[in-house]
Amino acid sequence: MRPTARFLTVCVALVLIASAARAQERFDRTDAMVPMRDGTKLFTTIHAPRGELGKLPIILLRTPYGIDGRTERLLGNYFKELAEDGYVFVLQDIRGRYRSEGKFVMLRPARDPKDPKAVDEASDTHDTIEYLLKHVKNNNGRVGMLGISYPGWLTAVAALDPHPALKAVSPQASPSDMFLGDDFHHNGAFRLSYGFEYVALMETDKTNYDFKFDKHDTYEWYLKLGALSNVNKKHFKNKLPTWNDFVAHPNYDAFWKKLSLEPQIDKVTVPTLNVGGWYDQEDFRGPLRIYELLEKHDTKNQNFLVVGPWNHGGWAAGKGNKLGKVSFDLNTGEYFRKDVQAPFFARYLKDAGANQKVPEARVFQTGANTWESYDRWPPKDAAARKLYFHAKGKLSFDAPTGDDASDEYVSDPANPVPYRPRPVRPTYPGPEWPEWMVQDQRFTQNRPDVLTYETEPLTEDVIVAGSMKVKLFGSTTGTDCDWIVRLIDVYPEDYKKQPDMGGYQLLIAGEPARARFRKSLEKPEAVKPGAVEEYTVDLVWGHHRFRKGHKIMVQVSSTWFPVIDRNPQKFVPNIFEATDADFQKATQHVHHGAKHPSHITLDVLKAK
Ligand code: PG9
Repeated sequence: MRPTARFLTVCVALVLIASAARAQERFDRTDAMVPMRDGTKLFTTIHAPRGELGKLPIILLRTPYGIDGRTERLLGNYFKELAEDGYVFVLQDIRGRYRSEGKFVMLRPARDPKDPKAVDEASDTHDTIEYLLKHVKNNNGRVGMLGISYPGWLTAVAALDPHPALKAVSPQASPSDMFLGDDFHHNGAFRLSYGFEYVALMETDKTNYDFKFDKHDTYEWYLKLGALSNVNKKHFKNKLPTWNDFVAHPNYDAFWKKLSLEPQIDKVTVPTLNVGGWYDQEDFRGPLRIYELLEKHDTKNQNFLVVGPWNHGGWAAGKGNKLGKVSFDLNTGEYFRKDVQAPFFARYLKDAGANQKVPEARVFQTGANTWESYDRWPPKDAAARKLYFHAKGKLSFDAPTGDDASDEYVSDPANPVPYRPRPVRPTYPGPEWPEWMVQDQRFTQNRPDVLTYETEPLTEDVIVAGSMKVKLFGSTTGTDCDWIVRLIDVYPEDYKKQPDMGGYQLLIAGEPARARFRKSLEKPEAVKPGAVEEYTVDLVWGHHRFRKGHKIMVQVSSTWFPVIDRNPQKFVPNIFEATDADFQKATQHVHHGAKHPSHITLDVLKAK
């Protein structure tokens, strides 16, 4: 970083810290060990605004990451606009973390409803609210809950079985299903670097622990680690429960289904503001899926969606006017906190806000840099359009007519495609991890194991609004493999708005499909070498305007390392138990003739 930039960053940090510290001074803090139904006590801090403000609602945030070090940042940034409206804020360390008693269980499964002594995160929230209603002076009997990521998941879980006083929730970047999407797997493919580093972070100790890598470049470290069976042998020694769960449950079995929120969502119990970010590197699918599932039961119109141009939690602090090199022209973070989050809670927790109308879906259109408001998401007038792969790396709306044709590459697990430019420094504390999704994708250009298909420069804008799905006809010489598909916006060389971004390749979405799961996530099956199979790579949802003059690019590879673990490319019963000897090279074919027309289907809106 240049000295002036470093100086500016330090100044901004000092200003933020100073204003956050001032924020804390405006509250009276009370600490409590709040008893749960099984006698376990949870460390809780209560922050009541000073002065005679009458009866106030309570905003509750529960976290596994330690409330002590976060209070200033929360009150001074994330809660700043809420604080201006007047709330009592309550923060709590969850069971088994930091200053709370009990045992931490990763994403603790739902309790047995027949056992009155059983506990889970919903019961802990219930017992906390019960305590707060009795012990917080001048509360108005209404509680709101919010949080990002794990705290977002805790919020979503609390809403499944809410205390009657819980009147509004905002689960933000909450995972919904850890096998299908979000932190630990995507479509069953294991998120190696995140899974490994997060488990070490949470389960080595009661407080956060950053795994100590002996290499600067974790790409090299994970490669040297070799097969996943080496993790317990060399590092975790079978001591970290969640890693052992990964090993014991390589398929979508009852364990993962029990952890999933998705089958549990069968009603809108409380007004819910779901929040997600288009560039969320951790929990992108979860918030969209929770919105979609709640929407099926939203008879009273109490389920809402906001998706901004944010990375994981990018709306919690700061202006939100850019991410990496990508500018959004608007202060999207400030807008969210002031014009979305604060009015939502005021609407449901304060009498003064009762008449406010909350829009159904506010979705940021990347590429255009505009907030769009929809009465339904995805918007009903979006229509599916197919972009087909062709020979010589072409991508076009015309379907192929010729005989079967294909492109090939050799996928070598000993030399996997990096998912971001090396050196790949550890996930925490960054700084690359939170921004890798907007990093220029040109770093994989011309690798012989990456296929590229791109359109001519567009003659008109193409606005994606909703689903983005790839149908890939592929064959392999192995008996298992991965197909990684990336959708990219290629900027014109002569990009007047920001000349240093000429030719930039902006990732819009990227997802893996693991061949063994092509027919069933529950019962993996080997692939017949050479057989052409149909694979679906679901890129979830997007709202992006590919501008006139830009090109749409699709890239295909079979490794994305170390964010996704390497497929041995030989079918083994359990990849977590594969050995180094199981890994082999494979020749991959992507087909694109009339019989096997690989393509991407995009929900497209007419340009206004
Ligand atoms: N993405 C993190 C996480 C959430 C839930 C489970 C596991 C990991 C987080 O930022 O909290």
